[in-house]
Parts: sequence; structure tokens; C-alpha cells
Amino acid sequence: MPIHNNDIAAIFDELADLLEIKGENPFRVRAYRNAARTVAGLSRGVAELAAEEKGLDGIPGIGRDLADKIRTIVATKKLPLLEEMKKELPEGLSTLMKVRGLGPKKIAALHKALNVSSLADLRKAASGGKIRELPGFSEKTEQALLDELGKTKITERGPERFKRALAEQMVTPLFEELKKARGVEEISIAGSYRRQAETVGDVDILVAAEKSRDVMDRFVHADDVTQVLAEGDTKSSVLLRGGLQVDLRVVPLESWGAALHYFTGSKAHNIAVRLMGVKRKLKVNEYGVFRGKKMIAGRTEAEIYKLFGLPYIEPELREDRGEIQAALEGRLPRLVELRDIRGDLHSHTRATDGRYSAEEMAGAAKARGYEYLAVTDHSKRVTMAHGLDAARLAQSIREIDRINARLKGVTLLKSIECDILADGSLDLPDAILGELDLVVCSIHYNFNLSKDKQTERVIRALDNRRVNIFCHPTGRLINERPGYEIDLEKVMRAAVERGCFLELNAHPDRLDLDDVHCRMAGEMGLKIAVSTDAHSTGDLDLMRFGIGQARRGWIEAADVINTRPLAELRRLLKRT
Ligand code: DGT
Ligand code: CA
Ligand code: CA
Ligand code: ZN
Repeated sequence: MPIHNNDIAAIFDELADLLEIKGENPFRVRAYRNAARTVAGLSRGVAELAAEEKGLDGIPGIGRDLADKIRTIVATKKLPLLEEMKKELPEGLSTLMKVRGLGPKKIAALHKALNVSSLADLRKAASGGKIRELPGFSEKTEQALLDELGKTKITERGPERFKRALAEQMVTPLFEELKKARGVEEISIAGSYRRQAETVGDVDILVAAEKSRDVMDRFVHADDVTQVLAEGDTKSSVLLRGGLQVDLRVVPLESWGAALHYFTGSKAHNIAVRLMGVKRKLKVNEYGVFRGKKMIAGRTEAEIYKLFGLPYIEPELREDRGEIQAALEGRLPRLVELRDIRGDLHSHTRATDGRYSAEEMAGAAKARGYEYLAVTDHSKRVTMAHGLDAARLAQSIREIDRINARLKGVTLLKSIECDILADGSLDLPDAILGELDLVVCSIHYNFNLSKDKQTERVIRALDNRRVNIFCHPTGRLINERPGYEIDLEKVMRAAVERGCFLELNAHPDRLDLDDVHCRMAGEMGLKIAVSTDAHSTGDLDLMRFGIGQARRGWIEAADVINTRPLAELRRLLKRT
């Protein structure tokens, strides 16, 4: 079995973690982190590239040394340097990295002061009130750690829940394989995955077939399966490489709709539908809807909803958050779709930490049928990304004018991702910001202000009439770090009053805003931008994850500014 890009990325990430815990040179740490990101983001398999003579040459950020390491990993599935590091440091330390709120620096501190080197040690130290006394920790962080340990089951394999995008990468080859099986009449992924949840506990695949033999065979013998947890005629479960559990169910075709509905969930939505059935003396289960012994619906999902006098309810809405009431009253949202999107309003180029030129990014936007792409490189405060000062931004403005003059069918919008400084002022002077088509702004530093201060800081930035969009509004990274403390509702109201917008960052590590805040935005009349924060041409395809999240938040096309044609978008970007 060739090694996956993800596995290689995981090795580099773990190495970076351990080096950082050890307090090694930050540049070295960053080189491995960047390598992990690069490898994970490549569209071709690294194993395949490594087999070609010069296949690894010219991958940005992968120099000779890293290329050698990659070849070693491809050949042996191991990296000697990582194995050495693991021997040097207690094993549990890398598991601690999986705890939300703990980074390498904190882990190093806990290890040094309290000899914490496993989850069990951490739990003991936290419940014993030992952690609050350490410099850099407080009673609050100690409590947060305890909450976190209670909430998510963290295993040696990693967090219990997988980011949806990662689950997608892991399960897609298997899913494609199952589609080819003899006897498969219908096939779909169900569960939280189909509901576009940002993370999934496991992946549920549903098949309609008379004979389940071939599909079950292919399932338990698939390439990526490391363990068969259960095997039967209609029901099996496996673990994939990387630790993702996949369940497969096979049902008869006449039950397809009922089963798809049942296994799509959510459980809460199912219970609400079943209760509607009870009121009408109908039994609803995964085999169908029954009056007495007679099956009266179940071939399609729509049929089941229709039986209760409801229009079809999209999977993303099935969370028992009022969707059934809304359906009854005929006020279900018409959810935004990927094809409604006319452009992307957050992208980076080689001028800062992107991997391609503005022109190449424009070509990629055009290839996706977009009308416009905003180039939003970082501002100078973000030194790690070599952010732009006013002079370099002026240069980039002139360059984009030149590119636009020769571009056909797509327009680059001149912009900047301006850093919001700790006091809420912007990182660049108004004069240069005034020359841009739009200004997006975000927080990259000073995450630890009090909630009030953080909220004030952002609202002060929005006070600047040049600002249009506040990006990745909470700063959270899914499964990695919680967002900073901020009164988002207050920020959202301030944005409505000032005629600016919030971003739903579509990157699957962020998906920030979350579904609940998207819905809140829709309800208060705040429009959002769904943007990918692309650092490469391929990243533009991350849009679909943002759309999934927006749909979970009841968002319609009209709520999203980048569904508008350019002329209309320009009007929306004009603040009075
Ligand atoms: P996950 O895997 O934690 O991300 O979330 P789900 O929603 O995929 O949950 P999972 O895999 O345990 O089950 C798939 C679906 O099967 C779930 O969404 C609804 C349905 N289901 C599972 N257990 C029950 C149950 O006890 N009652 C009802 N009504 N439905 C259930
Ligand atoms: Ca599931
Ligand atoms: Ca499941
Ligand atoms: Zn960005």
C-alpha cells in the first residue's frame, strides 16, 4: 500500500510538535509544519512523485533535506529523526498535543514543572488544582482543561472526531470502490457527514442492494482498512488507516428512503419525525413508515416528508433546531448552493504567504467560473508571512491594475487582509486603504484580551469606514484551539449598523463562523462573505466546505455577498 500524503503530513506535524515541546529552534519547527501543510495540500500522491526522478523538485518549501526525508518515509513508512525524538521524550507528550487549549509551550511547562507526560497525569494535576499555580496558567485555564478532558474522548490515535474534510479524503477511495460493487442499486453516505457537520464521529455508508455479498467483500477487504470491527450480511464496521471508523449498512431498495432518512439523522430530528408519526398512529423506522403492518412510505425520503404534509428538508437542516416547524409553516430557507457563488473574497499570493502569483490565482478563479477574486495579502504586522507595508501594497495595486488590463472574463479586486492591532487600529494608513476595492481585516495576535476588550477592539476596527469584512471572526481552529473570547453577537450588530460584513472562512480547519452564528447572522440581517482564504490555486476548491457550513446555518444566496454580480457587489462594498 503506498503511503498517503496525510500520513506523511502527520509525521512532519508530530515531529514539529515534539521539536517545539523540546524548545528547538522555531524556524526548524516551522519548516516541518509548512512541509506538513504543503504535502497535505498536494493534489498528487507524494509516494508517486517520490518514485519519479525529479518528482519532488520544485515543490515550494520542500528543499533537498525535506525531499530526502520524504523519500525515506515513502520507502520505510518511518522517519528515523522522529523515532529518535520519541525515544527521548515520554510517549504521552504527543498525545497531549491533541488536547484543545494545550500547545507545545504549555506542554513543555507542564512537563517541566509537574512532570505531566500523559493524559492521566494532566487530569490528576488539573483536578488537584496544581496547574493554576504555574506561570502562564490560571484557575480559568485549569477549569477549561478539565472541561475539555471531560467533553471529548481523546485517544492515542487523536481526537475522537475527525474534521469533515479529512474524513472525506479518507473515505472517498473506499466509497468509489463500493460504487463499483455488483448489485448496488443506490449508495450514499449518511450521518453527520451528509449533514455537512464540521466534524464527524464516524462515517455511515448506506447501500440498497438485493445481494450484499460483493459490496460487503469489497468493504472489509478495501485497501485502507486496518481493522474489521464487525462483519455481517447487512452490517459491517471497519477502521481505516488514520483511525476513522466507517459503518456500512445494506438495505432492500423499497426501504432506501426510510433507511437514508434514519441514518442521516440527526437523532434529534429522527425522534421529532417519529413523534409526528405517533400522533397519526404511524410507525416510523429505518425500514419504512407503517400503518399497522402495512408499509405506506419508504422508497424515497421525500415520500416520507410528504406523508406528514412537509416539503423535503435538506440534510444540513436536520438538527431539530426548528426545521420541522419551519417546514410546516412553509418558511424553510432556500439554501445557498456552490453554483450561486460568483467569486472569492479572501486569497493570498506569493507577495506574502501564498504559493502562486496574482495572475495564476486569477486564472484559477476563472477556471472555476468566477467573476472576481479579491487578492487579500497580509499586512506588515504579520511578519511571519512577510506582510505588506504601504509601499509594497501600492506596488501590488499597480500590478493588479496591469493584470486586470489584460485579463478577460475575471476581475482581480485590490484588497488587503489588514491586521487589527491590539487597540483596534489598523495596521496600514487610511490613505492606502482608500485606494483598494475592499478591505478585509482580521486578528492574528493578542488572542488573550478579555472578552470586553476583544469585542471593543474589533468594533473599533469596524468603525473605520474603509473596512468591509471581518475575517475568521473567532480565530478558532477546529480540534486545535478554541477561539478568543469575544461577544460575537455584539460585533455582528455593530457590523449591521456600519454596513460591513462578517466572513465565513471556508477553510475546513476553521469554518469560522460556525453554523449557529451563521443562523444568527441571517436572522439579524447581517450578510456574510463565504471565502476560502486560499493560499494556493487548489485551495479555491475549499469553497464547498464553507457552503456546507453556511447551509447548516440556514443561509440563503441573498445572505451571501459573493453570490452577487460584480457591479452589485461593488455597491454593497460602498460604505456611507
Ligand atoms: P457522528 O457519527 O457522531 O458524527 O454523528 P451521526 O449523526 O453520524 O451519528 P451516528 O453515526 O451515531 O448514527 C448515524 C445516524 O443514525 C444518526 O444521525 C441517527 C441514526 N441513529 C443512530 N442511533 C439512533 C437512535 O438511537 N435513535 C434514532 N432515532 N436514530 C439513531
Ligand atoms: Ca456517523
Ligand atoms: Ca455510525
Ligand atoms: Zn488570510
